[in-house]
Amino acid sequence: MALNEHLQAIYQDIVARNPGEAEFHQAVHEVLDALGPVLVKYPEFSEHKILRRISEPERQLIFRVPWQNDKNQVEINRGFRVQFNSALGPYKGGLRFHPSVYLGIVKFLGFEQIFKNSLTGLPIGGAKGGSDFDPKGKSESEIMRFCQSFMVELWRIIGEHTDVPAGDIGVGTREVGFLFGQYKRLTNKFEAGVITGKGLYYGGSQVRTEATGYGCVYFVNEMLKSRNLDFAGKKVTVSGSGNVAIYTHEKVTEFGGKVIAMSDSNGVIYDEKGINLETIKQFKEVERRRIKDYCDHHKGARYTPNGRIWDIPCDVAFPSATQNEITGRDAKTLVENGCIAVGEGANMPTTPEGAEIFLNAGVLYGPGKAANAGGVATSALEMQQNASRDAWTFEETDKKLQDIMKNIFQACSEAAEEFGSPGNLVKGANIAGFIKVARAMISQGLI
Ligand code: NDP
Ligand code: 2IT
Repeated sequence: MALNEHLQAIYQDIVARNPGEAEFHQAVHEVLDALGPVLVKYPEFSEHKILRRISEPERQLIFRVPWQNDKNQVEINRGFRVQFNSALGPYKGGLRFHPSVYLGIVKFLGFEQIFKNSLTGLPIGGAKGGSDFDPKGKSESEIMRFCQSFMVELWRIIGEHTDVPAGDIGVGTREVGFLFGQYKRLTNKFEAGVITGKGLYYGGSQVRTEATGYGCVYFVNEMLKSRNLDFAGKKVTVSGSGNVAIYTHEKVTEFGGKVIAMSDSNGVIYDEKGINLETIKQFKEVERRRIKDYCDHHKGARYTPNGRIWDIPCDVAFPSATQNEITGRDAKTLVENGCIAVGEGANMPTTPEGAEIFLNAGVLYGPGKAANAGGVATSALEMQQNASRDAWTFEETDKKLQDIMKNIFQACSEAAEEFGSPGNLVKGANIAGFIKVARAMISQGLI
């Protein structure tokens, strides 16, 4: 995947201007790699320097988050919000709380979000934020105090028409509730549309909790249908055991597939008879326990500490934990073991080497910015409901999500075909997502 001379020069410039941000460089490289034929068809994109403009965030905030732990000791974390692009709508994207968070991760996620949000067809720009705060082992009051302190800085730059955060790794309905409560207190406004992923009883949307996992399965189902295949009887592995992984499991099972392995950052559980979802939900959503305890309740299951989930033979793989979790070696193993489809629930979970192996082997490969767009799409549906003070039923909202995922699959397939890479949904997603944003940027003048 070598860039042409023009794109290589742009890439080198971006790397030089953003030193030490490997994940951001990787995300930019993948988008640039798709755009060669697009710049030939639309020379105005180069004239307006759209690539250099789009890879420079519109605004970035880095702030101190001081808080006190349960022993009354002072703790300091770093908070981030990168408002990347507002060509299509208010900045939109989640918050990640994980010790690995630094500017390079927030920028890769924010950059991906621009194109993902464009693909949803809904009016949302791209952003991301978070903190190097580690929620593991923290009490609920520590989490609350941290969220409140985080919002004491963040509230100045967000708003329902400005920037609308949501969850990501380490941020779910509980954290969104604490963040929203503090925003309300600071602004003296019940501005429901300022954040999404809220609880159902105060402005949240049906299906938002399920949306990323369900949407990813709907997307993979479209890929399978394009080859007259379906989930019935398929062996499936899902990495992670958080929000995205859980609802991927739920929908795969409903579609007749069997999830035989899941994981967390400590290890992998495997059961050829299928992983019991109720136990996972109880452990992860209620008791906040580690996955290794699963085998105490299910004797047929096996736990492997530090195991490699991609070594387990499967028909369909759903990487749903974190970036770069599928290496070239993992992709090779998956292909050799007969994997026919990969749906990226996580953001950028496959390394460039891995992606090339999937594409060359003809694996049905759904890249994150298309396959996991159901989460943010349903966030945009939550914003619509908040704006009209309305609440739709589960069925109505789920039907909209299904239609959105079908449309994304269609748009990616058509763009891949039109620009000379039929079946390559990585190129298709980047091209289809990019063109709309580029046009909107040109229409709005030099800003
Ligand atoms: P959760 O915090 O609910 O779950 C994350 C899961 O991934 C946990 O099982 C966690 O294990 C594992 N994990 C996280 N970081 C690592 C790591 N560095 N190494 C190994 N395992 C890790 O997050 P989500 O389910 O919300 O997010 C999962 C992925 O999906 C992320 O890439 C996120 O960006 C993406 N995504 C999420 C959306 C959403 O709506 N929530 C929307 C679109 C994409 P452990 O508990 O051990 O840390
Ligand atoms: O990566 C993502 O798309 C998300 N974490 C969801 C963002 C959102 O605003 O719902």
